[in-house]
Amino acid sequence: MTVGNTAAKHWHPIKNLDEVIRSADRPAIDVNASVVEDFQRDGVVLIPDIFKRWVPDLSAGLQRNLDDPQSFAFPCDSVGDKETGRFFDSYCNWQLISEYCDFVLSSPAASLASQLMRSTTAQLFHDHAFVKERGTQKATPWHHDLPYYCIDGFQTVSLYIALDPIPAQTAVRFLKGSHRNGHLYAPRNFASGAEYSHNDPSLCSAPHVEESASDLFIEALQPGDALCFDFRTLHGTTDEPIQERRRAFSTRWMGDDVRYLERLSETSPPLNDLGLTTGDLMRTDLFPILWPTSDNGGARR
Ligand SMILES: O=C(O)CCC(=O)C(=O)O
Repeated sequence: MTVGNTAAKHWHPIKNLDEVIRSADRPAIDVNASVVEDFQRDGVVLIPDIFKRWVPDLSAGLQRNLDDPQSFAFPCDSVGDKETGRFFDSYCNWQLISEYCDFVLSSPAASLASQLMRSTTAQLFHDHAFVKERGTQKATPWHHDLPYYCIDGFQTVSLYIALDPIPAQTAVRFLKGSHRNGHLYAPRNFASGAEYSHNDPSLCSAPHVEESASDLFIEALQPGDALCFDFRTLHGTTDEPIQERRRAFSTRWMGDDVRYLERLSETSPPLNDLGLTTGDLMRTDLFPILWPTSDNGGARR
């Protein structure tokens, strides 16, 4: 198996994106103020059950991605031939996989994201699916997501939806409050654990967070539960073997204060040809604003 990112299908936008977006409305949901408070304080929150009805469809979409990785955008395997199991991920596929498209256009994800970020808008950055097969011992290295991305800002959230029951021992864990510690950590390769090579003085090395750390957020997940976390919150896993297949589907959202940032290092997704300069708003033809939805004001900014 080839380890690493084997981008096959070039990522491209739907031609009639505006029309597609206007064809669906996203429901508003009311997120409890204490949940928003917890998210803002800890940089992570678990919302049980919220996307349960989407689990069968998202699972079907992900299966096509797994069956034929090269037909989709940015498939990546992080477990080599000499290791056990499989750790697969693939991203930027919502325009290629109809079930993902339905989810971003018709689920309450956009409404949830805007409330957690305390942002008037929720702009979709991309989707990201993860699969660890039974027997996988590969740890997800401790990292946070913002420095992988060609953006900067504080109003961000990933909505990571469990598609299988995930016991606490093998679930992604988080260092509470780390989104506000002021550090930016160099991205790390999931296969080797090595840092991306870079000459960016603003990046330092991510710490390995000990199991005994007192401020860890560790929760078992059921299908349809959403782990919601800030792009700056440190997270990772142990190398505890995966007992049953563990799949998750994530969408990454940007709020009002997010802007394009030309990074000094490689980015993931490798979106190097957006035609933007640092400080620009992210292009809405590639990264649609899905909140507000068209029945309550439509995309604006
Ligand atoms: O599922 C995993 O182990 C990794 C998830 C992750 O790193 C992310 O969603 O940013």
